[in-house]
Amino acid sequence: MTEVTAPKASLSGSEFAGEIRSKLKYQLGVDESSAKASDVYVAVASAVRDHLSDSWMRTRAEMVQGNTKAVGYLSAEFLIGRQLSNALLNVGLDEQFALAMKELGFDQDEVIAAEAEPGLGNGGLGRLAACYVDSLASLGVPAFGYGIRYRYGIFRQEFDKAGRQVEKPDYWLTQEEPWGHVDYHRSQRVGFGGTVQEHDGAKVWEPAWSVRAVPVDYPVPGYESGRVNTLRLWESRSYDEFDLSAFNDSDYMGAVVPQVEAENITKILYPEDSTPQGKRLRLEQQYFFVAASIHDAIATFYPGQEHPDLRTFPEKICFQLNDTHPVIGIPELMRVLLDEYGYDWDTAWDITTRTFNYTCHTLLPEALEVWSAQLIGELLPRHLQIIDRIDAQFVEGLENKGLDGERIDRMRILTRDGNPQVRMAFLATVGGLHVNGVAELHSQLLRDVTLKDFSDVFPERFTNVTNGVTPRRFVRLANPRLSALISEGLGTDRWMSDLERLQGLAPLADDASFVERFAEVKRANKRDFSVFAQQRYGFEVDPGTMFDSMVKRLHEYKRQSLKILAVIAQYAAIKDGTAGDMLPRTVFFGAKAAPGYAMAKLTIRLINNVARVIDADPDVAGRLQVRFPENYNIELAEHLIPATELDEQISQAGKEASGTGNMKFALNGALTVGTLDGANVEIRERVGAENFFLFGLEVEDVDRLYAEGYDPLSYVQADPRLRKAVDMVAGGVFSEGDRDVYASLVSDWLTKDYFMTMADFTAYMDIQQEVEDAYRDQARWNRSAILNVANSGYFSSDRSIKDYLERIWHTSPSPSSI
Ligand code: 26Q
Repeated sequence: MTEVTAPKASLSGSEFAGEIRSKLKYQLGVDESSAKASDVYVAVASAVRDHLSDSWMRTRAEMVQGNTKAVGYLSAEFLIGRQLSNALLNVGLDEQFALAMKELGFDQDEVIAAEAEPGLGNGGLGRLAACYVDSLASLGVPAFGYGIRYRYGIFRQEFDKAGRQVEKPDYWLTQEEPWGHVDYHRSQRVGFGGTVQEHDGAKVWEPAWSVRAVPVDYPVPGYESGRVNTLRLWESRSYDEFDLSAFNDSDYMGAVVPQVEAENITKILYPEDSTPQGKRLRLEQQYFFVAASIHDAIATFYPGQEHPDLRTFPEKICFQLNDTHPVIGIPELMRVLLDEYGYDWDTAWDITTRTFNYTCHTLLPEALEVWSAQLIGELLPRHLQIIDRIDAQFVEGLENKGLDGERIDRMRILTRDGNPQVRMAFLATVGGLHVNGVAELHSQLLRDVTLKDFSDVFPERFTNVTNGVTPRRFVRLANPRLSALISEGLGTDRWMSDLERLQGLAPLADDASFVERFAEVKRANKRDFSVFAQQRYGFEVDPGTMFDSMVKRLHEYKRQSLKILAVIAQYAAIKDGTAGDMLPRTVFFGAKAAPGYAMAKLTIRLINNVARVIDADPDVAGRLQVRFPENYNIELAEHLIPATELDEQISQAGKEASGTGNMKFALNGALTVGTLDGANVEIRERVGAENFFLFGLEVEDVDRLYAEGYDPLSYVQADPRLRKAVDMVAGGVFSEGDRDVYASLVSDWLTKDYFMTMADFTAYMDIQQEVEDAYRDQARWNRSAILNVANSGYFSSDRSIKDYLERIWHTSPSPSSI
């Protein structure tokens, strides 16, 4: 018997069908009989939005009138994915939708698929922000997500005939977009450039130009919480719609230049997810959305007040800085308090430092953002002055603590050499209350290595919040079969808002009939994926093989090379007859490379060509396939993860801050093959070492090898399988005999191999043998898979948000009024 939980919307399927009908007729002006899936999608989404309206308005009013401190999640990226099915589920209209589609004679899946996916993020960090706003709303925490409404999201990836990545613009706004609500009344002016003047001792920034920030509000409905929070994404517009004098001089094109320039700010998402380039437009984006958001928060919490008492600001809202991208908000809030509201420095500093907290998402030194002081000075002259003073005050404090000069120089926010730089991670650490990493190991390494000097001086600031993912989207919606089985096994569907309840499945791992049903769910998901892959990409996938997936951004530290070299070694073994009765597998890759990242792009080309060569080789038939669907995105993740049996998390130890794909796979009953890196460590601890395939060097081994002088060639020479695989790549087996194509990749492997792929190869091959043995014992495998599901409840983003509330934000859900 399934327990009944919160009330679902009290609407029948027919009533909902009626609403959709009238949307089609009066809003879209299309006849029901000729409506396309995309029309029906817009009609359904609009009807759902109407249902959200009351709660949305009430949630906003409660946020301003209530006494609960709100959270402002500042993030340059929100990779939200399609909205419709999530909104239907969260407001309890999913069943009505199914009935209404039946009544109206439309295919539900087609309607859901008609929505364009907003790709407003690069990967993990952006998707995490989307999971967090979902959990904040589901838990009833008053919160805003603040970000940018890019006109072009992450590029659409295609592969050319040679297997190379080709980037196509992602214009996701070609059709009506029913979710975003433009609120012109909340527009903000954001200035750039110019000079700082002194009037009666007060500093006044006179920007040279300014743009209008217009908010586009997206509803974030909580799961059965009755709350609808707001994701406020800013769009840049021009104030000078049209330059009349230029127009009168018949310079028609010239007349729109200011408009074009202003609109450029939010035109495109930067597709790099590491090694920031220090580009002017990127800094403009960062300042643009942060300045608009801070002013918006003041306007929201002190409505209509000309002289608000902003000493209470930290009790109204706290801002979470999602990596360093919004850190310019610290000097911006200082500027607002000092120059716009006339507070003295110490008061302003006290308010500011109690308002911000910083989450770091990396360990790679090259990924830490640094801006040239010259650029900041040109674009934001007043902010540079403020940063300079923050740095001076900070250094004075360190001197007073008796720290030596060398250490102080290492810690400076603003370097004092010939080409001064602003280190944003340091500014964030100094200008806020808390700093957190995103998994236990990562937070420890932040304290011990990346931000060690700061952790020595301010140990109380450092904490950890392990990442999490929303079970609504990544279990309930992506994997309805497993969800139904879980609900049946537990006798409740309350696990969707209390994921630790999955623990209750653990005893069922020893129940033969439950195990068989679990296995059937996976088989059915694999069959579904094969159909989807055929329709979408036109390729064959044999659902009788083991599904082995590695999906994530392409980066050397993540080591897609390790996986493809192992595939090549297997292929070679098949060819020379030493493969024995190897387990038939399909290896899936999904990965985008930053457009300027040559090594990553070459790896993509190699994977595609390995897939092509293997496919064309009759000797391999039925034993090994490589499939690389293009344009890995949220939609593909939602299809592939539920069908996957083995998940690859094989980054070099100490490089992946957390990973969140690893959590999604474990929750969907895949086993992980992985290194002791990021959240893998915690996943393994929870699911049990015997249900996780661990291999490879650990952080200490990596450090030791670097210190000893790492020599990749010695590993290549030591393992004939590796030597053979590298030889095949170098010899042109995957480039039609052309030895030049992969020369730079091969040369890197043999001479540098910074992420120690060669050193981990043998261990990786060995663990894959263990994987095969385990898989052959399907009863054992499925038991392990069930235990992965049962013990991964900790990785819900609801738990992460509760940790943030307790350790960092020091606030709580607001009392419910419904
Ligand atoms: C910065 C400046 C200029 C241009 C681009 C950027 C930029 C954009 C995106 C830098 C980094 C990112 C994204 C980083 C990211 O996704 N990091 C991942 O965050 C996840 C969530 O915490 C972790 O699970 C991953 O381990 C981490 O790699």
